[in-house]
Amino acid sequence: MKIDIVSIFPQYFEVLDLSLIGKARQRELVSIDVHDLRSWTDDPHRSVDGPQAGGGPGMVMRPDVWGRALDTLVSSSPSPIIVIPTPTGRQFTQRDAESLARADHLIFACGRYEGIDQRVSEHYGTRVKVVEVSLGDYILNGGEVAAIAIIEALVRLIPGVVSNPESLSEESFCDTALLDYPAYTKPRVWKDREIPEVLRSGDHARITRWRREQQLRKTAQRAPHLLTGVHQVGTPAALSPADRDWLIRAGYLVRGSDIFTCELRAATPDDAGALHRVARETFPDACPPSLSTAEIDAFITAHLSVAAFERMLTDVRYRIWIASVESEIVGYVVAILDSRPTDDSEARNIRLRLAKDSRVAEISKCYLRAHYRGSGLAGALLRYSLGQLAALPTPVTLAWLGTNRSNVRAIRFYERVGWKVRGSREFLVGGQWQDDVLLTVNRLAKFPIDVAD
Ligand code: JEE
Repeated sequence: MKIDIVSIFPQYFEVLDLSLIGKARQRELVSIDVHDLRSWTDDPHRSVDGPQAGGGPGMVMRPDVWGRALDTLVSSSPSPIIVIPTPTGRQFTQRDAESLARADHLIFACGRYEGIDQRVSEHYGTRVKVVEVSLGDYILNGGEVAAIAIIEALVRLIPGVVSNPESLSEESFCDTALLDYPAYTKPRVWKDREIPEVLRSGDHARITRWRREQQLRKTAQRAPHLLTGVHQVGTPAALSPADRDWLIRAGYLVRGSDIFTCELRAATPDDAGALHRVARETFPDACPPSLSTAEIDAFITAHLSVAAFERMLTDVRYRIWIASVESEIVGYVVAILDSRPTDDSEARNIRLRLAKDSRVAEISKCYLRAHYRGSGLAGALLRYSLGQLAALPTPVTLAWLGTNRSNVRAIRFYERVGWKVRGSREFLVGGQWQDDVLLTVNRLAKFPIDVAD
């Protein structure tokens, strides 16, 4: 690659003799030529600037001088790219570095004063590729420092410049699109601060998971746009179900290109009204098509009214956990402790074998507003609820639930999050006997209850 740099301060670029870039130049992986803009002036004062047309503070760089410089450099190769650092440019990203690293010839035009006459960018833009970039939202005195930063970012991406290709591919932005995990080295204790225990454990699976979680947390806090961009980049490191689950427990819900605060918690009696509203909205989705609206309404009035939720919330046999997004309840799980499937006025023909010795809970409801489906929130809420059941003084070891055979979406969901279809029953909804499938999940202790700091 060939890089030409034009500036009235060529000495700025002496740093490009050092370190990685200096070595890359010695090894001829890149050639860098720095030019003094004043060598293209034609007056005794070697002047490069003039007053702002239309008035205003400061001076502007003359297009005629820049034109002579750029005509010369542009004509020296078949397809140059002109890079103009400017406070009004598009913000330079790793994506731009990757793209510029593939170019054969780059020309950096470094302005000073109030910048370069706008016609320069416009004119060359009709002949070659011109990119106006900014480093970030702060004001520098000229384009030199920006050019050095951009050159450093792109030269290290040129094949052969960085010896260990692993340190490139494992990098932030490159393939994970997440911020880096924190790094530590000896001594083990420094100013009373220990290297985190997990990093000294030798348990590589745990270390990998911990680092990933650190990345997720830091990215959610500092650069949420990178989290929501994970999909747009189309890299292999998209958010896994485990990532979404962890993020939700840490309080961040990623849905499409949006990120929201969220919370999983036990419901309180104050939540009865909101729970009823979510139930009224979501219950019809779980009903078989043969049920009429009137029959569904009758069920909601009988079992999912505000009063019904108030009763459940004060009944020790019931546990309700909720998912909220931006402080609004959007989903809930109802568990009934020690409830086993039995023949009664609402259920018959039960085919399910449950181990006698396990403490059992029935998940009687797991509903999420349609808007949030696919975000991982229902799975996270259900796993959280199972973890809470396993953390009771007398831990629940096995959970079961029944759902209508026609509710394929729900059955697929439960299977995806670790449940197995184990039996069947008939269930009375709105005066009609419906076919339910019965699913179970065991070893509830495997579900974590808290996110470690
Ligand atoms: C190129 C000249 C200095 C200062 C006036 C400022 C008024 C230009 N991220 C980045 N910040 N700054 C630059 C950058 C600065 C440059 C030049 C790049 C050439 N300067 C200069 C002040 C002003 N404006 C914004 O508010 C309106 C203009 C940069 C990059 N890349």
